[in-house]
Parts: sequence; C-alpha cells; structure tokens
Amino acid sequence: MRQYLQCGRFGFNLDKKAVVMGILNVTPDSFSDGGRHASLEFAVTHAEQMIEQGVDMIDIGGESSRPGAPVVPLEEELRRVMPVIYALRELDKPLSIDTYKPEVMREAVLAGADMINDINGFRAPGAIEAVRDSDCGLCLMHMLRDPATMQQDPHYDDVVGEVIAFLRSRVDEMTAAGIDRERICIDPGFGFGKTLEHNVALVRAIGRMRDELGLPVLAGLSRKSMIGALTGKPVEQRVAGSLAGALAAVAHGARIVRVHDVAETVDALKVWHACA
Ligand code: 7PJ
Repeated sequence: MRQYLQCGRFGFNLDKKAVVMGILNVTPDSFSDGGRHASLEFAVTHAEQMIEQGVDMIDIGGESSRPGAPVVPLEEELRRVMPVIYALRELDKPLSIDTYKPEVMREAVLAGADMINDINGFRAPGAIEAVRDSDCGLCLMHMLRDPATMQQDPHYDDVVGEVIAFLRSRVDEMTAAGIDRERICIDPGFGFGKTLEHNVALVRAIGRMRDELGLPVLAGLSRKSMIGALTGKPVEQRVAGSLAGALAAVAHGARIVRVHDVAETVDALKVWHACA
C-alpha cells in the first residue's frame, strides 16, 4: 500500500519513513505571563527551535483538550491561533491547526494552513464543508464523547473494531463529500476516552487500522497519562517513555508521530529506521 499525504503546499511520501509533527500550544497556560505579544513571540521562537531540531510539520493548538479543560470561545481561539499562522507561514514548514471548530478551520485554510487536525473527526456541522474545497491535509481522530466526559469510565465491547468502524464511517462521509483520500490520515486518539488497556490495544492495532482503511496513521502518545501510568512518572519526566511510545507506534505502522520533544524523537527515529 502506497502511503502519501497531501498537505496544502506540501506532500509527504510516507512509504519509507515516519515524520515528526511537533506540538505548538498557544494556550495561556503554555507560556509565561506577559500578554499576547509575549505569547506570539514565544510561539515563533518555539517553532524556530523545533525546525532547527528537524521537525517535519508543526501542529498549532489554541484550545487545550485535556480531560475536563474549559472550552475556548471561538473569538478567543482565533485571537490565539491566527497571528501564529501568519507569523509561521514564511518559515516554509507545513502548518497543521488543531481545532474542531469549523469557523477556525475556514479562517486557517484561508490564511494558508496546510493541514487541519480535528480531534472530533470533522463531526461538527459545517466542518467538512470548511475544508472540502482546499487541498489541506486532514487528520481524522477518534474520540469517545467529548473532552469533558470522555474519561468517565470509557467502555467498549471491542475497542479496536469500534475505533476502526468510527474512522471508516468518517472517511466515507468525507470522501462522499468529494474529499480526496490522499488528503486524509487517521488517528485512534490515544487518551481520548480510553483506559490504559484500550490505549495499548490500539497501539498494537495500528497496522490493522492502516490496512483496513488504506490510510496513513498518526499517533499521539507524547507525555500522555498512558505514559505516566506505565512509568509512574509525572508529566515533566515522560520524555523517555514518550520516545518508547513513539517507536512502538512506528514499529506497528504509524507514519506520523505527534510529539512535544522533537529533537529526541528525530534522533530516535533516525536510529530506528536505520536498524528496522
Ligand atoms: C492529539 C491531538 C492526538 C491528534 C491532542 C495532548 C492532547 N491531535 N491533539 N492526536 N492530542 N491528531 O497532546 O495531550 O493524540 S491534545
């Protein structure tokens, strides 16, 4: 199976190796106090640093989706995200926007975003229409319920089968709307309404997911509670565990890894691919 992802100005050939998506949070709790200007400068500096470290694409997020995190109003999310898109566009790296709001998608695409990463799988009314007539990449993720309730006793009869069925139905709806399959990657949504056991089963099923849907898989395990549960470490000590998670995902067939620790992940993947 050929693995290719069309991402706006860019195209990724994913046949031979995995690529690194670096996380750029532009939420107020992700930078030191100092107002909007400081947050923009911080975001640009962080992006430049990730580029030096060898990042392949940058995922810009204006709303935290931690379990129970507050919903950010549309206007506020736009105020956070749009200046960062404009500032980073000239750096010539693929820019992904992590949003589930159709209005943010529309504005981001107009501003030249290369990918829309939707934790909600483009389920919001108007989401598919917001991205349909562009050539941006689309990451379609599985989430059980919503961020407020997803971790309240998540239950599946067959977690792998149900996640694949969900992703298949979303892919079908998007392609029926005229969206080219080459623009789509899929993501089981680690930690989004999953127990540790669910997450582990889904890592092991990445190859099956890829084969059944015929699409590249993106995996986001970086610093998540699953890594904490397996290592017993707080979030600031999860780099090694996250690297192991990224490599396990790639070993099982993931082709995009979404990470905080870009330099470490780029090195780990170089060694991994040389030896795999
Ligand atoms: C993911 C994401 C993920 C995709 C977040 C965090 C929570 N987008 N956005 N996949 N996670 N595609 O980074 O801990 O796993 S936000």
